[in-house]
Amino acid sequence: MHPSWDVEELADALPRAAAVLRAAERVAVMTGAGVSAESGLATFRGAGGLWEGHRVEDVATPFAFRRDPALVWRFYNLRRANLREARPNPGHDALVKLEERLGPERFTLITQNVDNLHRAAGSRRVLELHGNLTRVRCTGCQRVDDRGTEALDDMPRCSCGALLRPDVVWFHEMLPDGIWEESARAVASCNCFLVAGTSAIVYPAAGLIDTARRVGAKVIEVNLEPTEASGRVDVGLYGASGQVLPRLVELLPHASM
Ligand code: BV8
Ligand code: ZN
Repeated sequence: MHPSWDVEELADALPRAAAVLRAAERVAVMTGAGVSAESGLATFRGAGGLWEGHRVEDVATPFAFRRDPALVWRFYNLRRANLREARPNPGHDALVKLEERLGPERFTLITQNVDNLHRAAGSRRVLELHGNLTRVRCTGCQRVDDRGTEALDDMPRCSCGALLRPDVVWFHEMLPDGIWEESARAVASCNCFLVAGTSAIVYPAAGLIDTARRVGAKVIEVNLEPTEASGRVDVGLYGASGQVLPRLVELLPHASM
C-alpha cells in the first residue's frame, strides 16, 4: 500500500488532470511498458532490466543479432510466448474509451510498446514507435509478415531462405520514418500530452515530452513512481495505470467531449 500522502495526492491530482484533459482540444498519449505490467508482461527496467543476465540494451541491437542471432531469437521467442497469455488490462481499455470519446481528429495514441496490447484492446489508431512483436521482417527480401503469437523456429527463415528478424526497432536503429514524423506532429499540435507507464529514459520517444512543453501543452504523467520526466510534468498521477487511467477517464463527461 502506498504511504497515505500518495493516496491523498492521487485523490487531489486526479480532478486537476481531468480538468486539463477536458479543456484540451487535442490530446496525445504515449505509453511505455508500465501500462502492460498489469497484463503480466515484464517491464524493461524492472528486475534491473536484465534478461538471462544480459542488459536489454545489449540484446536488442543489430550487433547482438549479427553476433549471436540464436540468443536474440531466444529473447524474442520467449517474449512472443509471453504474449500468448497476455490480455489487455483496464488501462488499455480506458485509452480505447478516450479515443472513442475524442475521435480520431482530437486523439492520437503513441506507444513504445511492441506487445500489440493496444490493438488487442480495440484502439483504432496506434502509432508504434518501436515496432510490434507479432510481426517479422526478412533480413534478405525485407518482406514483413504478421505471425501473431505462433511459435517460430529457433532461427526462423523466410521463403527466400534469408534469416527473419523481429519487426521491432532495436537500440541504435532509426524509428520507422512515417510513424516518428506523425507522432512528433501530433505532440507538437496537442494541448495535453498524457504519458503513462514509461521511465522516460529511451530517446527519441522521451523527447516528445520536451516537444509538448515547447508548444505549451500540459503534460500529465501516470506512473507507479516519479521518473526522469517528473520535474517536467504539470500533473503527476502516481498509482498503477490499470487503476489510475480508468479513474481519470471516469471523471470526464460521458458524452463525446
Ligand atoms: C535511435 C523495441 C539512433 C525492442 C526498444 C548511445 C549509443 C547509441 C544510441 C544511444 C546512446 N545513448 C542513447 C541512445 C539512444 C537510444 C536510447 O535512448 N538508449 C537509452 C537506453 C538511453 N535510443 C535508440 O537507440 C533509438 N534509436 O536513437 O537512433 C540513431 C540516430 C540517428 C541516426 C541513426 C540512428 C531506438 C530506441 C528503441 C529501442 N527499442 N524496444 C524491444 O522491445 O525488444 S526500447 C524499449 O524501451 C521498449 O520499447 C520500451 O518501451 C522502451 C522504453 O522503456 P519503457 O517503456 O519506459 O519501460 P521501462 O521498463 O523503462 O519503464 C517502465 C515504467 O513503467 C517505469 O517508470 C515503471 O515505474 C512504470 N510502471 C511499472 N508498472 C506500472 C508502471 N506505471 C504504471 N502502472 C504500472 N502498473
Ligand atoms: Zn525473404
